[in-house]
Amino acid sequence: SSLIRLSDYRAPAWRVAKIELAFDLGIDSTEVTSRLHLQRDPAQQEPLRLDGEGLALLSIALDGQPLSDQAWRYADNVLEVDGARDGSVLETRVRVQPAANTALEGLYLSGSREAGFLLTQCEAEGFRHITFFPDRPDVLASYTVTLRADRERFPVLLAGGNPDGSGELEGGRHWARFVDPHPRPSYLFALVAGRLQKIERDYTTGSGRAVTLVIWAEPDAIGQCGYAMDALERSMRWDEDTYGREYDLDVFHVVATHDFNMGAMENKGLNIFNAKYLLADPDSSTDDEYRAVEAVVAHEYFHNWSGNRVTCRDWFQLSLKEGLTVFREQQFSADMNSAPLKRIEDVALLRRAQFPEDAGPLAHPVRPAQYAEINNFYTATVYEKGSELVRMVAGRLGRDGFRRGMDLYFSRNDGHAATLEDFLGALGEANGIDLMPYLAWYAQAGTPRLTARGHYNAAQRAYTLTLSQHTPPTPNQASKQALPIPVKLALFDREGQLLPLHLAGDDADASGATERVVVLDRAEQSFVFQQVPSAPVPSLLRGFSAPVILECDYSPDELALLLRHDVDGFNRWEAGQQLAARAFDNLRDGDANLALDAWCEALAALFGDTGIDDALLADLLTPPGEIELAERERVVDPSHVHALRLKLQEHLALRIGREPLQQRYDALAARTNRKLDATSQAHRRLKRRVLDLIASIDPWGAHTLATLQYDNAPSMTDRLAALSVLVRGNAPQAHAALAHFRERYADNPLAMDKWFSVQTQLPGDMVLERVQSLAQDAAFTLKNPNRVNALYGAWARNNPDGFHRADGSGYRLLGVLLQQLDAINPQVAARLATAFNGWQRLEPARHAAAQAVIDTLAAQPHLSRNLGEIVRSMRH
Ligand code: BAL
Ligand code: ZN
Repeated sequence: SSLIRLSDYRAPAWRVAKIELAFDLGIDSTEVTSRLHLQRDPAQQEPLRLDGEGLALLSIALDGQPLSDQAWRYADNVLEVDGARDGSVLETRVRVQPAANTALEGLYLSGSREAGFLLTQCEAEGFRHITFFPDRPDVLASYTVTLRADRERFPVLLAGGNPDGSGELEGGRHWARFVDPHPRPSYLFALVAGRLQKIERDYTTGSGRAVTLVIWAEPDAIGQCGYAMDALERSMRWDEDTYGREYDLDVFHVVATHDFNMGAMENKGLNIFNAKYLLADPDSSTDDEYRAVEAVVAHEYFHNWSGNRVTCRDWFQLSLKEGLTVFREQQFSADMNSAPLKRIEDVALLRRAQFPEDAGPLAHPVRPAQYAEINNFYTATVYEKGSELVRMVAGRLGRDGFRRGMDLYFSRNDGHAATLEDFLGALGEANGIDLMPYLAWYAQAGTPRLTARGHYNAAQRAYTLTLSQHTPPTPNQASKQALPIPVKLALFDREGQLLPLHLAGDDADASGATERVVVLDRAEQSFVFQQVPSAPVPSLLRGFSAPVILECDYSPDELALLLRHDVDGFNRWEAGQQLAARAFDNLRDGDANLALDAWCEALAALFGDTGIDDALLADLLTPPGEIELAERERVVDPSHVHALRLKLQEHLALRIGREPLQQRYDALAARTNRKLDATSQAHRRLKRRVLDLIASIDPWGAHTLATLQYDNAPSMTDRLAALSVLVRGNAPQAHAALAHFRERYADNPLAMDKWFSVQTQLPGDMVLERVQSLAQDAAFTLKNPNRVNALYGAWARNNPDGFHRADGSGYRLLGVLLQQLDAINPQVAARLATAFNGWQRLEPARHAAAQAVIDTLAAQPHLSRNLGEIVRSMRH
């Protein structure tokens, strides 16, 4: 197989100063004319080579002269052209087939032939499916794009950049032109053409630039775009206030589509969104989905600077834009909502999605060293761990220092394709600090284990904290080095009071504060705190100051003390998670369970405390998920993990008591509304949690409540929570509720996705048959990524107990599906195949069954590069 390696990077031999593109758009056949104004690197002698995949070449001319067949060769997705010089203009005309494009990469049709619209997806390497081009992110060109199409079928014509004229053509056709003054890489190209409706808003930047914001959607969805428009305006204002970054074109277009491989795409001036992350209304969207819309709108907008104005030199640097933009998005969401809740949500995601990736066969560094298919590297590691790395550096520099560094990074690299070295270099230089040691984090895969041991010397009133680190080996990376790990910490006395910190050898200024950061930058190091009156309880890694697994031999009482008293909202939650995980271990091993007692006791006390935020309480009452708990096991039996986690909840519910749970449920139910303010959302979140706890000890009672809740729900959040309780409990009432839901939302694809995915949460072995019958449902299709993920993704990822059947039939079903899907959409197939991650640690029967399916897949002759790479890596 041909691997692309970071170490092989060479600057392009040929660049394109300017590209003039013209499209004659049609659903079955589109003709693309391109004029490339070429620049040659005088230091290199390479012939002109352009990327192009699946293009039917209709004509080719160099500097105005048609080329003879001997002057060019098109093979293996590369067009080689003889005779080009610096300053030459190469003109090609090609034909592509949008309606036949089921991979949703390049130019394709969304929706039906009659009513659908044409659109593009170019990141990472879609542009080569549209025209010949050096399709790599370090070739930045100025784009002029002309679209021509039938006016009746394609009344709306959009491309990135500023509008530069439009008009009529003969035969009922029309044209529109767009010019982008900012040079940009090909992966940011986009066009959209079809029958779309819009909402508009005027926006004025801080410096006075007038911008028209336009959101486009199909007629039945345009009414659900208002929330996204508000979120866009908030994002633009926030980036001006927080980073001094303004928008730089006259228009900003956003388009919603139901057919999209990714969440959304930051094309310059023409963002394209998976409808799932743009449309929202109370009747069909949950609170979580509203927050996701806000976050993704912000994320794509923030890319205009972190990604578009400053882009990546090569795809190995993907986290340069993605980790940074996720970090900016997380900061924004924390500012718009609740900072501690956002942190809890982000860390929970990191643990559910990234830690398992880092511990399994697909482990790779945030800056990978090699890949076969770049689309396989849009991962939790590049995004979420990448964001954690930026967060560590930002924490090191402080708020003002980070802003100073970002200003230098943006100004120095504006209009350029940059590297992670450029990023850390600018941040460090602006602050007089060497940040290059953090590069090691980008190069090393695996989650470091941080061990903390404390020792109190009463005679000297000294507390010694010894920190050590170890990173287990990962595929292709056997030995690991020590990384700089910032550990934010505080000390509590046994009454739960914060103690002033006097670190030996510290300067006087920092002395006496109750929180500080120490950096472990070698294998082991001790830190001595003086004037400590009694043996303290340390609160470590506050706010999750580094993406590591902390191992600390707390007693259950100490964790319970932090759970009750820690003022760091994140660490308070974290103490509860640690206690629950301990309780889980004890249940599994049949040991005495002081942890379980302490956890239930502390939470029961908090449950009765009306001072605590309802949303935080809901999170505190949630034990770690099954995937996270399974990560603690050397040998995994997913059904056993599932059963033990249910036991944990049952213990907790019993300790709180059926009656108090009911009273809280009733009080929350009495305030039910469909408003989106934080308090209303918090009520719904806690109500859902309380209903789940009731279900764990009184299923019949919970099903009665859930049925009522379903029937009277004013919002999707309440409706779906109720439906989920009925389905997961296999309640007799589930049938009628599902039938009602289906009828009510038959015309709403995003709601129908929920109808599919909620049913994948049926318990245990019974879900497999349901998945099979849902796959036969008239509303199911393998051509729509959201639908595939709603059924197969939700089942294989979010229902470990149901996917990992002991007889292996779940694996076999997925294996067959992956082959079918690979022929339609390789990106979606490859992503779904990562559900096999972690198979090596399964108990022997499941291990053998999973291995058989993976081996069968690997033996298939015609797997895509996408799926092939994932399947091969699985066998590492
Ligand atoms: N650039 C791909 C989609 C995103 O991360 O914004
Ligand atoms: Zn992104």
